[in-house]
Amino acid sequence: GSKLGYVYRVLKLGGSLITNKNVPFSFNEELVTNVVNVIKNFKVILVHGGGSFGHYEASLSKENTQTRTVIAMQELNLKILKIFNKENIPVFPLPGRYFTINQVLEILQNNLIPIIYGDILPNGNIISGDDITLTIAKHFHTEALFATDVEGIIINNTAVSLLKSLDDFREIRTSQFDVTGGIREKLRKIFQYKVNSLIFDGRNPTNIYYALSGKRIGTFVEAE
Ligand code: IP8
Repeated sequence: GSKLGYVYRVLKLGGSLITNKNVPFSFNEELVTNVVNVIKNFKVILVHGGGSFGHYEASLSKENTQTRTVIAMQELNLKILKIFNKENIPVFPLPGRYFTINQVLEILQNNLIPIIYGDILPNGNIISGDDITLTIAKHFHTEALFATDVEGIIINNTAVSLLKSLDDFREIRTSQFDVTGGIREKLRKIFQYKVNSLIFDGRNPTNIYYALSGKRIGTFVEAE
């Protein structure tokens, strides 16, 4: 809930969902278009990760990492903004380096959907979209919805429907290298922030609809 009079859902589109993680700068335009058409029926605060844009640039140890990473993330964000605009849905970008709850509220008060994204700071530190998502969910007293490219948290080759602690942590499979630590780090943060979260497969847009509708699909992480 919020003072704005609406119940907002906080949804993060994982970078490995909206890009092809194996191919630098590859954007899943069709998937994002389908997701946007689901999102438009809800009051959503949207966050997205870096995928093969931001993570690719940040993981290379060349010069000008900050500049290249900012460019990559702004390019990815721009592609997403353009899809919303094409569908006539008013949005407003918020780079992670400028993220505050007040900025999010200002965007919402103007009837725009905030599109916030993982970012890099002048000192080279990475701001993960996961932290942003959990901070917003905590503020709005709502669940953090993480749309990923996996079914959920995989333990012993099965997606578990409920996770209540980090006890099985060693068993958790991480699918890819990621400068912000992938699924393990995501889980550690969920328990640190104590925000109930849903980690689910966003490759099927119907799952995005289910998650936004409050249905428990994928893995529900009970962290409160
Ligand atoms: O994919 C990281 O955001 P994340 C963004 O949400 C960069 O962890 C710049 C790699």
